[in-house]
Amino acid sequence: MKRIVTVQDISCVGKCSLTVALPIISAMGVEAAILPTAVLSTHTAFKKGFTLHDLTGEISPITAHWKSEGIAFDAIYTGYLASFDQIDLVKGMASDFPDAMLFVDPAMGDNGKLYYGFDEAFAHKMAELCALADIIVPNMTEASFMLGIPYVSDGYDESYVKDVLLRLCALGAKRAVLTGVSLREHETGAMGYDSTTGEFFSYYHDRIPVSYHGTGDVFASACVGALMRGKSLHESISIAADFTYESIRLTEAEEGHNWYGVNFEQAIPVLVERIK
Ligand code: PXL
Repeated sequence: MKRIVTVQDISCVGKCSLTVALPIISAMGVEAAILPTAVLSTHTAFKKGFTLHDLTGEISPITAHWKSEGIAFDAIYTGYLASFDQIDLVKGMASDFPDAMLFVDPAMGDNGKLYYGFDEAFAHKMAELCALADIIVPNMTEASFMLGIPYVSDGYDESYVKDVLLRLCALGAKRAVLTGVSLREHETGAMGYDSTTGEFFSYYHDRIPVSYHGTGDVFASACVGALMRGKSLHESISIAADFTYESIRLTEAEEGHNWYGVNFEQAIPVLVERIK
């Protein structure tokens, strides 16, 4: 069985980061080791009064112990990271575990805005981690901030997306996938570029005109899980996009649903069927 170590926070309530990655990766038949970077009462979109206990000081002792035990990983999957120090420590992990595929979700923002607490300098720091990655999966907002280009919400064409992908790989990432790409009003999806082969690929599905928290984490977790199950990156983005779509659809179908996460749990049977 393949083993992923995923490095991100635990937001106790508000489905995202580790509370999303763990169940999804496990359901896909892949071991999910974790390196929690912080414990928060809720994710930061709750804005008022959330608690945060930083675990940066634990990162080096934990990885040193793993190394002394000869523990290896097939992939390092990073999500929300909260500080420059955490990014530096994860960069160090990539050299400590050089055989692991480095899969980076630069979870920092959405809809043209960075999440609470982040600024442009942080986005540039995150670009340093992306530069080392085998695969990165930013959304259009995160890509724009990392590249220092204006965020364009719609009205762009495929050549614009290709240009953004080329620029992302020029940072150093081997393969880049842009999520939340909409070339037509009723469609959304992901487009990728593999700089090792020069190949572009994409996958689109119906667009549900809503925006939920944690969908990037759902997509990234399913994508890295599918890769570990031997799917190509192109297949993995289609599996992850369909799973994310289904999670949103099921959330919308629930009367009185909340705004702070999606019902990905109810879509897990669909996901498991896809990776058989
Ligand atoms: O879904 C990304 C995410 C993860 N973790 C925390 C967050 C967010 C987005 O706001 O606040 C703590």
